[in-house]
Amino acid sequence: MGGGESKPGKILIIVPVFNVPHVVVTENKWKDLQYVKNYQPQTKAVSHVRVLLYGPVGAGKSSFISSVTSVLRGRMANVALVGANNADQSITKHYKTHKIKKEVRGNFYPFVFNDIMGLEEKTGQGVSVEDIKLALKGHVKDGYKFNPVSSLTPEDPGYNSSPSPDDRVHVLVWVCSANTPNVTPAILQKMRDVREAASDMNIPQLVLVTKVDEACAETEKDLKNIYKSKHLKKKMSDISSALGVPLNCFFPVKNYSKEISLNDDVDSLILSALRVMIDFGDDFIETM
Ligand SMILES: Nc1nc2c(ncn2[C@@H]2O[C@H](COP(=O)(O)OP(=O)(O)O)[C@@H](O)[C@H]2O)c(=O)[nH]1
Ligand SMILES: [Mg+2]
Repeated sequence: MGGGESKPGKILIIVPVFNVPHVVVTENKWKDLQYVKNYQPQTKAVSHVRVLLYGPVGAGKSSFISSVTSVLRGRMANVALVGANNADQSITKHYKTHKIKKEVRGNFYPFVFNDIMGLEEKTGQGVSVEDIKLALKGHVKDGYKFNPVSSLTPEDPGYNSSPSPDDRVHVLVWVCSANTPNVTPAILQKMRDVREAASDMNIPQLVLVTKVDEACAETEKDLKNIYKSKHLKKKMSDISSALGVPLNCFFPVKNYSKEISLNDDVDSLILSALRVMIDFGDDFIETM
């Protein structure tokens, strides 16, 4: 589900996730898990695929990284990076690379995540479009603290003047919550600016729609109902037309938030999204 076979031949066929029957989803969980666990970049030019998660505070970016960690470990991971509430903006102001440890000591998966808060309505809040462009090109050093009122400049110690292929962003993931109202024109403009910049750099993009459990009463009752939810379909097509990202690049997920154990339905959605992120990133690396 989500991504068809992309290798060999490098033809990637994306199937809209909500058209796929549930039984296929569960079967594919194990295939997707194996695939991401065995993944290695096709070229030696990089040691990892860098995924940039971009979206408003509270959209579920940190929760997605924690959820991926949990699914790969096969048990709930420490969710310390998740904000206690939506007003907690402190955690994502730093540009930090999140790596996930493999079972073998000292080894990490060859995909890493950065998350950037953005899409805040007022100027002086969220990361500026200029800084996001710099991050896409690899100019932002790990640990740099974004300053919402002034962009990073080459004179700043946080500026990486000669980014390696590893420092660049290989896939941009828009993170939107399924239970929030439509975006305002100001935010939409910012989204389009970032989207245009990423497209100019040929960086592949996809949309992660989080909190599908909170999207409507049916999905709250049973996650399998996401394939039937009219509300979710409408939400996705609204974002799709606003942003100009085709619907077949949309991945609905439910992050682990309150659970104490893993669940196949939740894992399947997370893994299919992760698999496509990796494939898109890998394809981009080849063209770099
Ligand atoms: N029900 C539900 N809650 C979620 C989901 N994803 C995130 N949350 C909750 O939303 C809040 C904000 O999430 P967080 O990951 O910190 O958002 P970030 O600011 O984008 O990093 C936290 O309380 C999470 O537990 C989801 O898919 N479903
Ligand atoms: Mg966060």
